[in-house]
Amino acid sequence: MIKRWAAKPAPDLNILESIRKELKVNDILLQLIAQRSIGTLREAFVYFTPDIKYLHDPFLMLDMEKAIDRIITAMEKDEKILIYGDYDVDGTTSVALVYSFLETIYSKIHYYIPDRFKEGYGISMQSVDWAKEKGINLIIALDCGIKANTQVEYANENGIDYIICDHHTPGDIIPDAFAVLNPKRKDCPYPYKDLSGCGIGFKLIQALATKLKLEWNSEEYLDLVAVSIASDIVPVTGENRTLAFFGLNRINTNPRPGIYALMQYAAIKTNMQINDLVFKLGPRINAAGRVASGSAAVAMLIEKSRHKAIEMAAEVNKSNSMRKEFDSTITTQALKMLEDDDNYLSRKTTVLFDREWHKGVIGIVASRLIDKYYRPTVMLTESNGYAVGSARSVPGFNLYEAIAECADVLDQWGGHHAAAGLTMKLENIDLFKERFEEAVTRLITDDLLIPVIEYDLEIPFDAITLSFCKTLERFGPFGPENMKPVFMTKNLVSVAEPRIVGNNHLLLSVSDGSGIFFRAIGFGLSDFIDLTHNGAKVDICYTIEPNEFRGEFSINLNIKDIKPSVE
Ligand SMILES: [Mn+2]
Repeated sequence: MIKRWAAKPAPDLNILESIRKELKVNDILLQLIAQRSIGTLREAFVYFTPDIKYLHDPFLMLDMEKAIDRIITAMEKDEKILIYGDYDVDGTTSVALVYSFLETIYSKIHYYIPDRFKEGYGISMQSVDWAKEKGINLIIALDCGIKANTQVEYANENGIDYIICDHHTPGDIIPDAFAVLNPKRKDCPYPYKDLSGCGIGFKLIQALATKLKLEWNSEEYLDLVAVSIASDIVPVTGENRTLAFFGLNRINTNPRPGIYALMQYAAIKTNMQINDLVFKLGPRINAAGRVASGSAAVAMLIEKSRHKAIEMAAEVNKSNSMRKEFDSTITTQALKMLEDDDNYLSRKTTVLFDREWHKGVIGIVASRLIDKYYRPTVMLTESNGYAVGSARSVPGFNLYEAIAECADVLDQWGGHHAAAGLTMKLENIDLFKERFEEAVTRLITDDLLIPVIEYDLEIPFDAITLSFCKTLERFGPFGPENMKPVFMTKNLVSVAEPRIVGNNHLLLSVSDGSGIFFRAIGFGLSDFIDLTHNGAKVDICYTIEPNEFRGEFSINLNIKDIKPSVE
């Protein structure tokens, strides 16, 4: 697939100049720092030396005082407390976090994860009934609830109080709950807005520990927070970056048994990064909620014995293997279906339907199709006599707007720029397919249909030194809005015979002609092998991957894309 390369916007000159005076680093590092909007020595200090003590005061969050008082009253009155959350990674880690903290100080606690198929996302009416039957008076809802006005009202009528801890964008009317913690509330003064649902759960227990003057080790809970930050794809900036930093430390040194067990199944030993959480741990936790039940994931995450956790992880891992199998079968079927359409190359959208597809994985498959056919994609399956589906966009295109234009053939839909869910009558599928194609064709620009590689800076090879690499590592943990720097270098030649390794990876030794060369690997880029033959010059976009093996330090380049040089 041809990709467009774009340099990231140059940093603000004022910022650059102000930090140039304060920091004694070379121009390349200075640029990278300024590109991350770090404009003062103090900000640079906080960024490069994360510390728990820089976390914000949890009581800055609107309603926190109320929430904590309500929990303490419940404990004094011996009330049962229910901890409730969604079946995805953020929901289950939130519930596990609050449960495993409360468990250390109070015993009358229960948890509840709604069934994906019978109850769906968010607070279900069934769960309120369940709480009523159990004689529960207080529910702490995590990662959901900000739009559960009806359910909260129903609970109020039944004498059940809600403390809502959510990070989703609120609607016009905040539910009439006892307390609603959400930094995205317009009236919430909390300084950091991008916490995950589990992050808000962490602020809640941090506040409770403060109020009760408990001796506690907050880092024990950050393994869960780090997993949620990675899997919920929230920015790895500000407070999230600090939480992720210490959470990764915890995971890499002393993770809770449930996470330790998952790491065994994922065959990871050490040095987990955000990406490993996204691609190896997250999907295993998620699979439980997608294929079986989210409660299994919570049970594993709160388990105290490694031995038992490993047994539980076996079940969760089985769900993941099933999920993978569905995923790869459906992907193969979908690609075949797509390519069977005579017009598939000229279309600007992909819309596919099969009544047998598993509802839990069609969103993932939509993303996979986009990797191959880069355009807005909708995958549909049948559920309760309707076609239901997941839509995924390409970066920069407002999918929500395109779906809104098809609203009259849909029964239900919701989502945002990048992803949406939708429901329609089975007989409307063909009509939707044409209408969606029409809408996207009208709204999208051609450049949005070409994937983009953004690079931070063009640099010469002689800038890549050992100390440069060591400093780069300190920019981590990397994730959305704090990505690992991507560099670009032009006019390189291959100094050894290029090779294909593994399935389809390209292995090169590239030199800038001055004698400096690096080993460079391009995952999935074997198709480009001919570009480097016979001394032909190439430009590459890459990240730098330092490697330490038995005390020997080496530097590899990870090629993102490669193009023939234009003289
Ligand atoms: Mn969430």
